[in-house]
Amino acid sequence: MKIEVMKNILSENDKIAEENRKLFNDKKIFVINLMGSPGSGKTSLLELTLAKLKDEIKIAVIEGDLFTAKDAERIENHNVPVVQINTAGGCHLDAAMVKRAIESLDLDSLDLIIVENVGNLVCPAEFDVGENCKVVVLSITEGDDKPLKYPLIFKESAVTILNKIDLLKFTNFNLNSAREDLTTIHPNIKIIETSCTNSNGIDEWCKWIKNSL
Ligand SMILES: Nc1nc2c(ncn2[C@@H]2O[C@H](COP(=O)(O)OP(=O)(O)OP(=O)(O)O)[C@@H](O)[C@H]2O)c(=O)[nH]1
Ligand SMILES: [Mg+2]
Repeated sequence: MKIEVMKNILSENDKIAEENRKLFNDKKIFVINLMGSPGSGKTSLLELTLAKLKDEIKIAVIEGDLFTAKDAERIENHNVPVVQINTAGGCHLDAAMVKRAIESLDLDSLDLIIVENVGNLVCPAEFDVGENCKVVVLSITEGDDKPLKYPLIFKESAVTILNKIDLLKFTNFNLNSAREDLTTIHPNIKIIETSCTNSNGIDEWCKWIKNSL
């Protein structure tokens, strides 16, 4: 019985996600669903991305959080359109929430929308919001066992950002085994090592975005 309910929720979500995707396609907007654990560095990565690309590419951001507009306020400082979605305790964004959020964006003026999902390594991977691709941020402080323990999000993502590389020497994170596990889960996954404190890897990430548009 429980399985049936979940199935229905997902198929209703998929229908709205397809509508969103069609609209994004019609408007020629590339959409990234940015996921990862709380504190992995999603908003920090977004801030550096905006600083580097916003003069070249017309970007808007949708911020997903349980409560508060703290992340949206950080994004607003970069003078790009931003919409905050508060899920009031919900652990992921769904397609209907994104559909409502885009009503307040001028879609004709955009090339790229980045959706920062709720901090969570599980649920966001199960809900298509109509994006072109998913990207997951894994902070190396979370441990190198996370890809094998939470495989779906890495399987679904075109890119894994291995963030906080500046902290590598203070952790027991094994880069080789994490890369090996990621490639086992998703053979074509692109892995980019970044540090949002010293901007290492940000050029590579921005280049990947530009090549994807
Ligand atoms: N040392 C270091 N700290 C980082 C890096 N990236 C982010 N941080 C710090 O990590 C903390 C969390 O960063 P956020 O960007 O807010 O993380 P988030 O994934 O957006 O968090 P939620 O939205 O709450 O899920 C902040 O204190 C950042 O300054 C990094 O590359 N290196
Ligand atoms: Mg954030």
